[in-house]
Amino acid sequence: MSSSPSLPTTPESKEDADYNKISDEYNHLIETIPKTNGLRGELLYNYNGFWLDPMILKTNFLLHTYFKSQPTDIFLASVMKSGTTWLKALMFSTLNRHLYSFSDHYLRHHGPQSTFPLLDFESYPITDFTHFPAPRLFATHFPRTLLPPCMTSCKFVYLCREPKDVLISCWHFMSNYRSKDLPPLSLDEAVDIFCKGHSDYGPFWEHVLSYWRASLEYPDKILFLKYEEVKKEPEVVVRKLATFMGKPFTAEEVEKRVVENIVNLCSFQTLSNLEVNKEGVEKFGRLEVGVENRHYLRKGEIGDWKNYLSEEMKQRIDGITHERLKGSGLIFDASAIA
Ligand code: PAP
Repeated sequence: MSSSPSLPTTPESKEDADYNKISDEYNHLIETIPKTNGLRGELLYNYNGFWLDPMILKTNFLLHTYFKSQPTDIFLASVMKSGTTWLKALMFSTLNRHLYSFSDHYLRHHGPQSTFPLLDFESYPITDFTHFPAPRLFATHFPRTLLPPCMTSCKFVYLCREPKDVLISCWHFMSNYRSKDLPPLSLDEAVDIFCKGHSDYGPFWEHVLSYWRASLEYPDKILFLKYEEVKKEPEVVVRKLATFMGKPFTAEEVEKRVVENIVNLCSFQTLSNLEVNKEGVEKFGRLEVGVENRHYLRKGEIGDWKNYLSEEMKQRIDGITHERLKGSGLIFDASAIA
C-alpha cells in the first residue's frame, strides 16, 4: 500500500527562520525570568541584571542578530531622563554644523527627537541604516553589558545625571504614560521602585557603572558626561563633543562664535519654546503610540528633587548611591546632592 502524500509546505526563508528562532528564544525567556511592576505599572523583566520593558527586551535580541555597526558610528548612551534630548540636539548640531544656518536650523522645525534614531524601539525587520552618511549617530538606553558586541568597539558619548533628579524626572514622565486604569503613582512608591532598581533599564547605579568602568578602560572610545557639567559649562562640553566626534572647531569657527550659537540653539529656553516641542508628537521606530515632545522638556534644572523629596527619601537614595559607587571614583556634583 502506498503511503499518503505529504502536505505541501511553504519553504521558510532564512530571514523568517532566524526571526522565528529569536521569537522562540524570547518567548521562552520571558516565561522564566523574574518580573515586577515598574513606574508605569507595567511589567518589567530582569534580563542579565537589568529591568526592561518586554518590547525593549525583544529589541535587544533583534539588535544582537541584525544590527551591523560601522567603525565610524557614534552612539549616545544614557540612563533615561539624564538629558538625552539635550545631548541629541548638541551632538547633531555640532556634527552637522556645516549643513544648517542657525536661524533656520533643522532642529527648529523637527526638534531633537527626530535628529537620530533611538535603537531601543526598533522591531523586526530592523530599519536598514546603511543609507545614513558616516559618521552615523544612534541613541540607546541599554546598559553597556547588554549591547551587541559589534557596538562596543565604536565611540560612545555616555550621559548620566544625579540620581535624585533622574528619579523626579522619571516620576513625572512615567506618570503621563501610566495606564488610566491604575491609580496615580505616589512619590513614595516611585522612590521605592527606583531604590529597588526596578525602573526601566535599572538599577540606575549599575547602569552608570557599566559605562563608567568602560570609560576608564577605553577613554578614547567613551566620553563620559554628567548633566550637571553640561549645565554648568555647556561651551566646554560642546568643544569636547566636537573633538571627540572628530570635528574640532577651527579658530575661525571660534571667532565666529559657532560654539555659543550651538549652545543657544540647544538651550532649554530655545528648545522648549519651539512649536515642534510644544505641540509635536514623536513616534519611535515602529511604536504605534507617540510621545509628546513637551514631556521631554519639563523643567531642565539641577536639584529639582529638593522640591519633592523628604529628608528620609533623600537619605535613602544618597545612602544607596554612596554604597554602590564606593571605590569606583565616580561621584555626583555636590551642589546637586546637598
Ligand atoms: P529620555 O530618557 O526620555 O530620552 P531625557 O531627554 O534623557 O529623557 O531627559 C529629560 C530631562 O532632560 C528633563 O528633565 P526634567 O524632567 O528634570 O526637566 C528635561 O527637562 C531635561 N532636558 C531636556 N532638554 C534639555 C535642555 N536643553 N537643557 C536642560 N535640560 C534639558
